[in-house]
Amino acid sequence: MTLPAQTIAELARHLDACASQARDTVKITDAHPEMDWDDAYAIQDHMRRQQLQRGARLVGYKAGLTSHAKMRQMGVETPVFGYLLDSFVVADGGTCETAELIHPKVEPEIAFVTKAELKGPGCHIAAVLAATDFVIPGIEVIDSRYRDFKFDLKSVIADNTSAARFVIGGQPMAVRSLDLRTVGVVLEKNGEPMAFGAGAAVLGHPAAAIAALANHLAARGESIPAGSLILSGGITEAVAVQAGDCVSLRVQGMGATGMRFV
Ligand code: OOG
Ligand code: MG
Repeated sequence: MTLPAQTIAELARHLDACASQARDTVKITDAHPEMDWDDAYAIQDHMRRQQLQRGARLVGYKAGLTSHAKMRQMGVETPVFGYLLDSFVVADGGTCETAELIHPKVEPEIAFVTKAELKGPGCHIAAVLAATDFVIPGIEVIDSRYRDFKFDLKSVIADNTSAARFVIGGQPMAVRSLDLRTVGVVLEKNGEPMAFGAGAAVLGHPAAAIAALANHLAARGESIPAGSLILSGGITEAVAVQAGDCVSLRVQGMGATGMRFV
């Protein structure tokens, strides 16, 4: 850690305010180039504590930048992890208020719901599959608080990895009946296919992203509780959306989910 506790708290409040007022900011490493990884997660943790104190409920976690398509799009090379609150949930087929967001983009993901605690270190794909209750299609709406989505890894970690909204829906499936590596996904905007991929785009197997999350949390004395919802990361590059757009995600053998931007 290089930043004083007071700076961590100020940056957390700043990013939280940008999110709730739908206003962008320059990346925080511009003013704090000495910031390290622990500082970045400390800012994210501080923001999470503040939001939980205000009455938000933690519903789960997310992994991000877990596919080459996403890493290429954002110019970075390591996965990042964030948290999901109840206020991020959009009902399946429901609406997302664009005015509450800065410059939303959507990503096709596989969501995992756990039935047992997952604890690192040493968490691996098999442990994740054993602890998974079901998987279900999910669309994440990311909305970086940084101007023009321009950031570095430390800045995006502090900003809860651009988390903003998500929708899940379709057919919940037991993992034993699927090969998540070869499951195909099609993301459509206004009825037009925009991006396609297969589960293996995410670290070879989407469950690997959940294992990486458990190992990341373990290093901070945390685990993934039973009943958590986890977004395993965008399978393709993210697609920009605006008010009036309808997006849907079809996942092979798992049905579809979608939302409308108003
Ligand atoms: C960071 C969040 C990336 C994913 O699924 O890769 C992410 C960003 O691209 O703004 O959620
Ligand atoms: Mg994502």
